Formats: sequence, structure tokens, C-alpha cells
Amino acid sequence: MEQLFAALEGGLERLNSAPTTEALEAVRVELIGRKGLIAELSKGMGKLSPEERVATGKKLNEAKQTLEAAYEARQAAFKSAALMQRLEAEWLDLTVPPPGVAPGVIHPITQIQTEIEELFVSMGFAVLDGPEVETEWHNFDALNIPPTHPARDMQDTFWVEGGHLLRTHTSPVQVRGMQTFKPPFRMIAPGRVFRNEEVDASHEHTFTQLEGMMVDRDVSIANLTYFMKTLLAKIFGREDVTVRLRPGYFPFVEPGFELDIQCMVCEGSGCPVCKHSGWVELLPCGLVHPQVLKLGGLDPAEWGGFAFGLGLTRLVMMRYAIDDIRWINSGDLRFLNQFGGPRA
Ligand code: FA5
Repeated sequence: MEQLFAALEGGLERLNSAPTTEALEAVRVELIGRKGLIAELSKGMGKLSPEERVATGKKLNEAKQTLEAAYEARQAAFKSAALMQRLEAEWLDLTVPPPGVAPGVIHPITQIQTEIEELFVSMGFAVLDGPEVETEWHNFDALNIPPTHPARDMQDTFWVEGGHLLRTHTSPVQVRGMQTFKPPFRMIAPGRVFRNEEVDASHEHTFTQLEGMMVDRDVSIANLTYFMKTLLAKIFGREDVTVRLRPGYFPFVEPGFELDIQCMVCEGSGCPVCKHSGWVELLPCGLVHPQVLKLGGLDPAEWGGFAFGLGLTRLVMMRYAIDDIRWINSGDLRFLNQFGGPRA
């Protein structure tokens, strides 16, 4: 009996230091299993006197509880170690970009559009959005271009079912602006426009324009040229961009102008982008025609305004000296990856 109790004491140490779950299980069977040491000792109690039996029984019970608690603690430790090991092995950082996938860059059109929006917002302009599928009335009639007007041929149109069309310019958003705001107001409207025309180095069927409009009392050409100059200085980061202003005809402005920029691809010497003229049409503009104000619900006796329609795609071409407009919508990564680091 004495020897067996000594073995029990050593058993506690063995349970606490069992190196593996298998070793732990073996010690458990040996000590507290059905045929283990405790069971063995219990059997031997029959030979004891009643007093000794009570004392030994108590001792055995305590020993059994102690051993069981040690076994469970050791087993829990093994379980949590195994869980930690599994967690470590299966740990996944969902924020790590997948291998081989480039994070991408912001498209140059979007970059410049954002810069221009920030500039105009800082000068009190609202940024407006308009539908790409437009009504004929907004795209033409309300801009003083009735159905029989020859100016409709200036912009070859993609017609869609139901008499609607893909807007040929961002000018219909001027009309929506007049219907939305109470004058005085200032707004810009960037967006995609569509023309059913032959594609070449400087013409796309889908390109981006940015419309601008200011309506107030006593708006003059001086106001218009101030904003145009501020825009170009900001985009090109210098004051000395070579531009020319010439008369231009658009039924919705009077007087109307074409603001051309000296071609930055060939520095004015002539290339396919400027059709060998040295100049690129960039920024048509003018004072809003009284009829357009009227159709927009404003009284031309009280209000005047200027408007412009920046060819944003051409502006991007000039800023980066891109020699063919077809690069812009190509989605070609060799082209796109030149425009800055990864997405911010
Ligand atoms: C217009 O679209 C007028 N709505 C602009 C306007 C607004 C005038 C307000 C007056 C007042 P235009 O058709 O010229 O005008 O086009 C404007 C600019 O878009 C051009 O100067 C040019 O930079 C650009 N653009 C025109 N056609 C194309 C094309 N096919 N591909 C790329 N850019 C083009």
C-alpha cells in the first residue's frame, strides 16, 4: 500500500510533464483508468480495519480528484496549443493584395477631371451630372437647334429607340442646370459624349467633355476669358500656354468663339493630331444665346451668361503629348501604367 501511494505521488508529476497527448493518455490509464493504480488500491482496502478503511478511502478519493484535475488541465493545455498551432498555420491576411494582380492607376481623364472639378469648386461652381441617353429636346431644341437647323449635321448622332439619342455634347446639362438652379449660379458638367463619326488620330466616337456655365447679371467676355485662362494655367502649370481665340459658330452662344491651343505634340510644326495645322480645337465658348436662356426658363432681359465646352480628351492629349486619341479608350496597360503610381 505504501509503495502504491508513493507511485501515486510520482504520477502527478508524470501527468504534469507528459510530453504528448499519447503519453498523457497512457499515464491516465495507468493511474486513474478502470484497471489503474487507484482501482488497484481500492480493491486492497477490503483487507484493512474499518478505521483504516475510512482514512485510506478519503486519501484515495483526494488523490483521484487531484490526478483527474491535473489530467484535465494538461489536456486543456494540449488542446489550446494545438488550436494556436492550427490558427497560425491557417492564418490569412485578407488585406494583402493577391500576387500578380497590379493595383492599377487612375485613368488620366479621371485625374484631370478631378483637378478641374477641384479648381472650379474653389471658384464657386457646382458640379452637375446629366444622362448619357438624352432627349432630343435637351440635346438640340433647347439649345436653339430646331429639327430643321443645319447645325444638327455638325454633330453626327447615335439615335436610340424611342426618339432618344446618345448625347453628342455636354451642353444639354446647361439646360438641366437652368432648370435646377435659381440664378445667379455657376456650374460645370463633366461627362462622356458620343458621335457617330470616323475615328482618326484626333477623333473618337466616345470622348469626354466638360461643360461650364455661369449665369448672372452683367456677365461679359472678360469674365469668360478670365476663367478660361485660369483653367489653362492650372492644367499646364504655367501662364504662357499659346492659345488663339477666333470667332466660332454655335447656335447656343452669341457671340461664339473657338479657343485653340498650339499643338503640344509637335509644338506647332504640324502632325496628324493637329491635322498639320499646328493648332488643336480645345475650348469652344461664348455668351449664352438669349433664346437658350428663355428656353431654360430665365428672362434674358435680366440674366446673361457664358458657357464653354472643353474637349477634355484632347486636353489630356495636349498635356501628355499623346500622339493618337485611340490610346485613351484602349485599356492598354502599357499606356495606362505611365500615369502615376498605384491607386491612392
Ligand atoms: C461642342 O460640342 C459644343 N457643345 C461646345 C460649346 C459649349 C460651345 C458651350 C459653346 C458653348 P464641338 O463640337 O466643337 O462643340 O466640341 C467641343 C470640343 O470637343 C472640341 O473643341 C474638341 O476638343 C472636342 N471634340 C469634338 N469632337 C471630338 C471627337 N470626335 N473626338 C475627340 N474630341 C472631340
